[in-house]
This record gives sequence, structure tokens and C-alpha cells, in this order.
Amino acid sequence: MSITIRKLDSTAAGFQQTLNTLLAFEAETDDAIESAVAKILADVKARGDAAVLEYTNKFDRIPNGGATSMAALDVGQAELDEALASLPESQRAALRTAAERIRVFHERQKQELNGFTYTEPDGTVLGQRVTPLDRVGIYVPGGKAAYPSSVLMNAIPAQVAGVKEIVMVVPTPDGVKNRMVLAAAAIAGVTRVITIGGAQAVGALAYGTATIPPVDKIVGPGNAYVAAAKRRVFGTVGIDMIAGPSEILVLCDGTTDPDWVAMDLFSQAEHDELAQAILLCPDAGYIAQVEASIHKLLPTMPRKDTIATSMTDRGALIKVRDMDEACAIANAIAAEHLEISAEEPQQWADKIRHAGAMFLGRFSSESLGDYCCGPNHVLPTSRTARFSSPLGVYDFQKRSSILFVSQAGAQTLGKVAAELAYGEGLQAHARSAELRIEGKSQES
Ligand code: HSO
Ligand code: ZN
Repeated sequence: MSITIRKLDSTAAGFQQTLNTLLAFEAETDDAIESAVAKILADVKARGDAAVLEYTNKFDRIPNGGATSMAALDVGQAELDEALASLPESQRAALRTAAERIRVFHERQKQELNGFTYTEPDGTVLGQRVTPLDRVGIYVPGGKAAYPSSVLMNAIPAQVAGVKEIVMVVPTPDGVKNRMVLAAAAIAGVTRVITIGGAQAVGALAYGTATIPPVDKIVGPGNAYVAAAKRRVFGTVGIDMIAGPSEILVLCDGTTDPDWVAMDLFSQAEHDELAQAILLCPDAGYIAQVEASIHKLLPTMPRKDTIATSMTDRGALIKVRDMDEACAIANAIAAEHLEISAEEPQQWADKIRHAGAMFLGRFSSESLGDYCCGPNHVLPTSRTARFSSPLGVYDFQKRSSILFVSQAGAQTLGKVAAELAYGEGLQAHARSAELRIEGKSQES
């Protein structure tokens, strides 16, 4: 498998246009997928478990004639514990270490998310209360992207937020269960695991069935059908985001071992043919070294075909004027993952405003963040880091405003409210405020 690496120079004519074209990613919206998903959702809503069972048996090719009841699709606690016990000790320990570190990070995040109240001189108290969602659904893909690490990254922040019920759905093509995914569910404290997937699982979680309670929010990545289903049920339930393919942007001053940088680019390219791996560097000689490393290392990679496709189609090695320009371009790209592989990374990090996660210094490989540093690996993709954030405890909480108006407060605020209400032509609003004003309650 050969690889053709696009090399760009920020001083070349048309660079901006080329970059824009490279970055453009339109999530596929396919009419056939949309109408299939609409039909499945309507069917699940109307027929509940019977529909979920039929679609699951058909799409996941459940063996031995298929499951005959929803109960057969549930994975009990004993099976989760068995999956955990059956792992090699090193794998179990690694999962536990990762889970513990993810928990510590998200506990810290929770401390930052407390509510508040303040009291005004007349005794009026105003504030904000933060409460967890009651029940959430976690979608775990079953195919080539069945990642136990993502189970930890989705379930642990929910648990830290205080969500009581975490319902995980995971399709099992041909009835085959991924034991590391089940083990991760056991470690993360998932409440219930159901082996269903696709739009039918999203529908079941959103609308509820006789055996599956409706959830308040659905999180987790999925294929085009799952993404379309999540979009459609949004409003009935909350959703996290519609994640696009993985991206890595490495900003390097030319002092890191080029093999390290090449492998970091591969680490996201290996996820998906549509993944994007880009290097920004002011040193043309260094870029040539990274290119040589890419050619040298690619044949050693089991997923070389995926890497070659994604790097050829969507990757680039870009020579920039200097690190300042690299930072400016990084802000325009707003990558999911930004590595600042440089001698003194902090000075460049200070200039970055848009990135899902920043990895500072040459020892901070993105892969460490994917698994076990602690921060979440569910991150905004496709330039959405301009306006959105990593998955976190706050995604599993909501805020309620608290308003306690004292009798004295009702006198002053009542006049303000009534004035505005009359201005809006809303008599009942005005009178409701005025009834509480002494001396005003008899007037009409
Ligand atoms: N880098 C992926 C997450 C992941 N990596 C899971 C390995 N396993 C998110 O962009
Ligand atoms: Zn990854």
C-alpha cells in the first residue's frame, strides 16, 4: 500500500483555498438512510419491543433463529463480572487504572460545577441549582469501532455527575459479544447492558418500550444510521453531539524525533479512512524527515490500508513561516486533538483558542489521552471546537434557576415587572406582579 503525502506551503498562492477544501467535511446525509431511519423509529415507537426484537434479529443476524424475547438481549451483572474476570490480568489492570484516572479528572470537573445563591439586602434569594439527569443511554458501536475506552469515557462522567441509571446499548453482529467492552461496562458501573444497536436501539432508548425505560439523554458515537436517529430523537431526549471522524493536528518546532510525530499522525489516521492527520512545521528539512519516517513506518502497521487512505485523501504536511503562523492556522482548523510538540510548548499553547484537547510537549502523545490520562476522549470534531467542548460531567447535569422573592423584594420588583408586562400587552403578568404590591392589590 503506497501513500502519497500532500505537502503544502503557507506562502504559496492559493494555500488558503487548498486548506479550506482539505478541511471541509460534510457528514453524509443520505436520503435512503434518512427514510429507513424514520421508518424504524416510527415502528419502534408504535410496536415497542416487538419491533426492536425483529430489527435486532435481522440486522445483527442473531444466530439460532434469533432472540425470542427482549430478556435474551440483556446482559446480566453475572455475565459482566465474568467478562471482567476472564480478561488477562494486565488488561484488567489497565482498564482499572484508566477508569480510576478518568474518575479523578471528572471528579475535579464536578467540583467546578457547583450551583450558587446570593441574597439581596431585602431578603430576596437568587441562585442556580445543579442536578444530574435521572437516566441516560450510552450507545456503544459494535463493529470496527468497538472501543472499551469509550465505554469508560462515556459512563464515568455520567456516574460522577450522579446519574442513577446508565443504560448501555451495544449491537452484537452475529451474536458475538466483545468481552472487553462488557468488562469496561462492569468497571464503569453501567446499570444495564442491552445487546441492541442501530436506529432501533436509539428509538428504544428515546421512546421507551415495555422492557426498556425511556432515557433523558443519549450519548456515544455510531454509524450514519445511529447519527441520523440521534438527530431525529433530539428534542424528545437530549443528545451529546454528532461526532465526525477523528482528527489530529501536530504543531511541531522541528525538535521532536520524526518517528514520534509520524506515529502520532498514524494514531488517528488508523481510526478511519476519513480521519484527518496534519502536521504544521516551520522547518522544511524536518518535514522531509517526517515524510521519510511515514514511508518507513507505514509498512509495519497492521492498519496500513486505512492509514494510507486517510493520509492520502485528507492528510497534509504543511510548511509554515513560523510557530506564530502555525498557531493562527491551528485556531482556524480548531482540531479535535492538537499536539504542540515543541521545546517550550506553553508559549504556543497560550495562543491557542480553539482545540478539543491540547497535548503539550513531546511526551504528551495523543494516544495517552485516548486511554488513560484522565480528560475525556469524546471531543468536538469537524471544526466544532470553535463552539463546543469535550464530553464532561456537565453533559450529564442540568441547571435550574432558584428564585425566592421576599415580601419587600416583591414591592420593588413588582413595579419593574408590571411596567414591562404592560409594555408587552400581557395583563395577567402585570396583575400577578401587582397583586403582591401592597396597596396595589385592590386596583384593577
Ligand atoms: N481518538 C478517538 C478515541 C479512541 N482512540 C478510542 C482509541 N480508542 C477519538 O477521536
Ligand atoms: Zn484514538
